[in-house]
Amino acid sequence: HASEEIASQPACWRTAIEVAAAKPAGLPEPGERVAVIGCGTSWFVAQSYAVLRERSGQGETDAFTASEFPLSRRYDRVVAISRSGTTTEILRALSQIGRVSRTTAITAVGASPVRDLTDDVLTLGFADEQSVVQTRFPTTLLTLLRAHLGEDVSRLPGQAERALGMPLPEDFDGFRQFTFLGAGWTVGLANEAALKIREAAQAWAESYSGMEYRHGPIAVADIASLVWVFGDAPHGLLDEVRATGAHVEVSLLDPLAELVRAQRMAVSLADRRGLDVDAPRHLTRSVIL
Ligand code: F1P
Repeated sequence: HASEEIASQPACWRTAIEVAAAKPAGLPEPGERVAVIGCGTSWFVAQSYAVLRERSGQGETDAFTASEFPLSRRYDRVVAISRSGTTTEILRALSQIGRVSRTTAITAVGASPVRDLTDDVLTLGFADEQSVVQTRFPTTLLTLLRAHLGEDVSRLPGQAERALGMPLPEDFDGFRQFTFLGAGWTVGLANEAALKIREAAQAWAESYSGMEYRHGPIAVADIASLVWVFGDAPHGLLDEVRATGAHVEVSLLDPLAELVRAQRMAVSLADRRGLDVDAPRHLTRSVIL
């Protein structure tokens, strides 16, 4: 399923742009103080969206993984992202948060427990997935959220198409370690790319803010490392990384489309390692405790 879901992203992103144009209810209004929560992939979407919304001037926006939400806080709105709508930490957090803050669930599944715990629900059924490893749900949601923040995203589906056809980093299956770097909203994308490598290919992958990478992690880089930078790299960073002998990959596309390329690399790496991406070790479609 994963390969088909990855390939369907241009079409899903087009639908997301139409959905955003119809002004769906429940998404944060300008001026609201907002928190966004999720687990795993959905937390990384929350991270990216929080930075994008805050930078767009629409209001203070925090992102938390659901298990670490500070329950003493009160927000104008808490947005819970969960593809399945069943993740335990999300349901636990919402049962508390719903007493003090207005809540919105964004999910891919129409009838799920998250619906009963939130004031508003946005269901992106067209982006649901059969795979355990999430690919099109997070990217489709980010396309929708970027459009909702007023960004012109009309070129994004075409960028996703290009990402599906572009070559992957040369000899990518020879690397021992994969590192993804971002800045601002692309830190969430870097985190998501690294998670894809871990989930699909059981390989050693890390992710950092590009500036933070200089404060220690760069010590691990060597010729067996692939360092993939999402978005613009901080001044001087690429030269520093190249000096370690690592292979450096930079974004030629919109960073969200670049994530599609990283998803493809994760699946190809799994294939070459003889792993079934649709049956990832120790993982389930939704984590229920
Ligand atoms: C999120 C999640 C991810 C995990 C895997 C399956 O669930 O559990 O954390 O990495 O991809 O999905 P959800 O709350 O978005 O359904």
